Amino acid sequence: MSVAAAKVHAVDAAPQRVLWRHARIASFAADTGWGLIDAGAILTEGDRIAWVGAEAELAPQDVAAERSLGGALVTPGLIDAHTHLVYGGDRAREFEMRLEGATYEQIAKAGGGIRSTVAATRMASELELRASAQARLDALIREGVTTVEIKSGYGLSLESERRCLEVARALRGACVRTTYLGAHAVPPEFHGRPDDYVDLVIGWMPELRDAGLIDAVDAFCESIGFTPEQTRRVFAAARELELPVKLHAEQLSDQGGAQLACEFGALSCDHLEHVSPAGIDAMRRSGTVALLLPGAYYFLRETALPPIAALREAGVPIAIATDHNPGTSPTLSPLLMLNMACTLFRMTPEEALRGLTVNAARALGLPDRGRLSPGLRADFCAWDAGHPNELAYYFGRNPLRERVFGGVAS
Ligand code: DI6
Ligand code: FE
Repeated sequence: MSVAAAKVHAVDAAPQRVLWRHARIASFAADTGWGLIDAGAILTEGDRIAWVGAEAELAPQDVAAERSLGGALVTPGLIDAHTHLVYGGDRAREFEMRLEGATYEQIAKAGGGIRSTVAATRMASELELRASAQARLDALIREGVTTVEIKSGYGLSLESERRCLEVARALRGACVRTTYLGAHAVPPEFHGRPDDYVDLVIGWMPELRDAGLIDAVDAFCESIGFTPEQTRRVFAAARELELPVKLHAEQLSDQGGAQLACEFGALSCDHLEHVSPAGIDAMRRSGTVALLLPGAYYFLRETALPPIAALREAGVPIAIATDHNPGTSPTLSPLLMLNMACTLFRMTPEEALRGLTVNAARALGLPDRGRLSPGLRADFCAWDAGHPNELAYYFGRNPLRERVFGGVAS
């Protein structure tokens, strides 16, 4: 390369400064409140936020571009911190069976449920898995998602789990974090031998970690999943490899999973409809996020509510997510989850939106996002709304005007 070309390249590589003007900003910068800024602006430098505040307070800037957000409401990009986006097939027929009277547990015990999706996932080609997962991610992106967590758990063999994690990592348009959920169900070839299967789940972990495919390790600790003892073995292996853990805990019954997960400093305990006071206390002590999934609660017609008041009182941070999966939460609408968190769980709109931004980032161990503050990632959404409470108020309506991902409108 000639010297001149190298120089041009160096100039091109300098992070571009862009001033995003004419916004009403809900920054979530402080620990309470929306952090509303009227007549606000955001200065971005490459993929980072350089400054946020009232436009009148910003000294004249030398910027590459100025963009008007047209008076839109701006929030941090949404973070969907619990999904199972990569799988084959669907479970619409099971939905019908449940309407005819079968329960989720009965269907699972009869070999349906997760196992039927495992069969469809193993049969699907990589191309099919990638195309269907990308279409699902695109739907999340259209509602403002900028970071998504995606679990494996429908492969349940080394090859198939690896393929699902690789497919997740190759998806485009949002930051993807991948979670290894080998301990999601016992595959048919290990029927009656769950401990032998757990040995394999543990055995595959170093290879998948070394391939850079695991950000965290999860398990389904439940009467139709894995026992606390089996979960403990999976978590001990994760700790050996310095991988953070999270848990599908107390979704259908109280297994003491939350306490167990917190012994391992879990990032989050997810679902929690049946969590006990001892579980809540363990979460408080370990600073673990309660990740609530109103879509699964709704779709399974659960009647036990997660104990919101007790979580609040204990000061446990609450996040919400879609839990997109074909069996218990086939939604692709994070905005609908905001509404359901309020209508079904009686969370406030502020708590709900904080749960899809600040606390969702915390549930993923990502301190560089979830708020609009200098130094954090320039991921934000401009909405056709006057106040952030409208995002939780409407349902079945998508007011997203513009999404900025890593400083780039997309
Ligand atoms: N809990 C859930 O809600 C999903 N996985 C889990 O452990 C359900 C997965 C499925 O039914 O396919
Ligand atoms: Fe889940």
